[in-house]
Amino acid sequence: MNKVVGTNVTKIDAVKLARGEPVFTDDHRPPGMLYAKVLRSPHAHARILEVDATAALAVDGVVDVIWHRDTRPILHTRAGQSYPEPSPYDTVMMPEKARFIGDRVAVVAAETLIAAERALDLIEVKYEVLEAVTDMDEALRRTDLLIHETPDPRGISQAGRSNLAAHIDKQVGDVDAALKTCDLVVERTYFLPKVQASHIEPHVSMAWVDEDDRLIVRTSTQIPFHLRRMLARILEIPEARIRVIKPRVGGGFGDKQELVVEDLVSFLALRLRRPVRLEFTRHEELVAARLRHSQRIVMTTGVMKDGTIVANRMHVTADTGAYGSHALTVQGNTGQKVLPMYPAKNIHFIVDCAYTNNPISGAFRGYGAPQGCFALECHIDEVARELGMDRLELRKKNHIRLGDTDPLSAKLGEGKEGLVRVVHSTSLEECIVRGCEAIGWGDKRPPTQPYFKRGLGMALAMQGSGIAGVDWGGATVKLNDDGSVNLTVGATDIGQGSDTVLAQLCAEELGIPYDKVLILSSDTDFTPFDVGAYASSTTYVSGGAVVKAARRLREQLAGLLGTKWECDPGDLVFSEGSVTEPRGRSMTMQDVALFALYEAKIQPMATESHMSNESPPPFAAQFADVEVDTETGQVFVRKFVSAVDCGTVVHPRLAEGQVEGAVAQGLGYALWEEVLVDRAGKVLNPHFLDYKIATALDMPELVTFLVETSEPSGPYGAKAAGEVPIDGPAPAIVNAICDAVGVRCYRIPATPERVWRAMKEQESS
Ligand code: SMO
Repeated sequence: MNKVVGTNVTKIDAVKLARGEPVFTDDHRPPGMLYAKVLRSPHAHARILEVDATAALAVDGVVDVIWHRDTRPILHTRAGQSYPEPSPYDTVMMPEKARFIGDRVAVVAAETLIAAERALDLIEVKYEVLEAVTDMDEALRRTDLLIHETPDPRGISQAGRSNLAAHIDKQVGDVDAALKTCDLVVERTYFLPKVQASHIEPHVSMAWVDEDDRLIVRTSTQIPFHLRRMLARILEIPEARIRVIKPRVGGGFGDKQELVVEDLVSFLALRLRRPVRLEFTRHEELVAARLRHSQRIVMTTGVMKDGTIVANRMHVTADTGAYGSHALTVQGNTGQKVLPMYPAKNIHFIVDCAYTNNPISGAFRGYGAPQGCFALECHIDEVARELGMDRLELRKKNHIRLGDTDPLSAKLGEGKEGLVRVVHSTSLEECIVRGCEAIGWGDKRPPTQPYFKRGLGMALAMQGSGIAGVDWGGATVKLNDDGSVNLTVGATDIGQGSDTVLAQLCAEELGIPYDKVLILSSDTDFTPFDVGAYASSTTYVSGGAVVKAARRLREQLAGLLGTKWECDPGDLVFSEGSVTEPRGRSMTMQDVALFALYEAKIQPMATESHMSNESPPPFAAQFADVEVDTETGQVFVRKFVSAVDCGTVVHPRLAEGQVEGAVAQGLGYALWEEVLVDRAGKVLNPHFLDYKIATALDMPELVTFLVETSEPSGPYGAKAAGEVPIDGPAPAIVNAICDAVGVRCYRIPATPERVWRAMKEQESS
């Protein structure tokens, strides 16, 4: 029986966070620290011919100004991925050519922030302005206008030949042939906006050179170990000279699965031998961090009269912006994580991802799946409508079930051939039943105003748990005198609570109270390797390493006590902070520790690694009850229900928190959020006044069920929870709008104007 796993223990950092203790990157500042600021290109496409920093350097307190002449053009990717990264090497620290409005032109280091900002205004730059291309279709057509002229050394993108950053064409069966045999073929086109993760703590890093001539980087990141490797490449120094420290992190959501500022503070710290800090403003977050890729998705689906889906094609055209990190893999996920929901015999998935002179896209919670899920789940409603079949019945008839395989995943790994995925755990059917009950499916409630209309919508979602065969992590467990253990992991708590969950798994396995686990994450000098916090991997992958390490520590102790007590070590029971043998003799963990350390004179400790060749999908069924003001097009979400299968729930409150947070971000995606970029490539709403994320006041009534399963390959049966619940809100809400007013928004966010126009068009047609 689980004693710690499955309980709402106090989140490990709750008290210090509530007390406002100095725990975040920016809460500690090394003495003598300089402030860095980036001068950004006002042009979407321009050669940087000359930078004159004379006037800037004359400003009191300005120490240095660097530009591309001061750096070496080492091609790399900033995507935080396992080596060799499946993203193109198309980026240098300081580019000779600006590729979007906001690209790096020069960097100032000064004694104060004000001096640094003043210096920015005084730097004179000579540009050769080039024609820009911000439309992804035009970018894909043009071969005379190349955003990247240098070929990608590893051939992942077509840099140097065209603006194709990534291309995928994978097919199971034969969709064209199958479509000819179908009773009905439905084709629709869906449009997804650029959105920003809007983590409350911005990108912030500081770096200094210590007394041993080592570079110390303190940074808000999801990927400390990838970062160390990338910095070594970019700075041309040995990895051993770099230490990356990750303090508490105030949200990442994929936007920190990337090197965004760390190279600049590191370069300046090495050059100036002074500590250097760089923090993004919110404006910079919205123009120069990363966006969720905008996409156009054409869905073509062939069905039989009885509702059997025979063929499904998804054609994605995407805009990666100026650089291609995550271009291949995010777009790959758009199909790979989504199309298997309805395992038709014929599936075709095509991606064309363009470089443009727009701001950079990258990883954002869901990693491509929110786009794909929006298209697919809206499309299922459209197919049902054309077929004259109930949309719930159509889903029930076709959705993936226990034991089903997912042939598409075999054709699509993360940049390499993947492994066939078989569903070994799912409660999707029960999620649907319980979700329907909670939302009142089939009995629409009346609108609250005479000019309102009310509707219900649903969406099914699946994701993964880490990247099969790629993601892995290590964990070390060490026993102390008092029976406590130090648990050190490279797994990266970014606010989601992974330290808490990993400590629970460790306590459970050792049979000790949760508060006897002292966890440290992540510091590249002191913790084992881990790929980092992304791809919904931490509980499932890193948790596997923690359980293995704790188990081996337990085996060491059992071996010692077995000899002492002359019994079979396998018969010892570790529970409630004690070890008991079959005849009833018992020792507290503290006494076991004292025995080991002072009599046996050994340090019980273990390090283990864990990788999984599977990526078991968590599932979700999500439901929206909305009202639409028919006079203004404004949408009000009254209630939102999520029923989620994340395997065994390690910490119910944290898992529910993941779901509710994802629903909030999904609500913004559905109704309000869009980074508006004009034809010239300029962001029109680079601040929270005009870029609206959901706040507490915007939240509808939330109902969340965790419908547990036990995943055979997961630690204590756990799967992932972090991303799957962000996939369903947008399609569920848009399907509900359609149910209410009879018109579909093919483009999100479903702003009042868009909903109103769609209603007017319907009236006039
Ligand atoms: S979007 Mo996440 O960091 O895989």
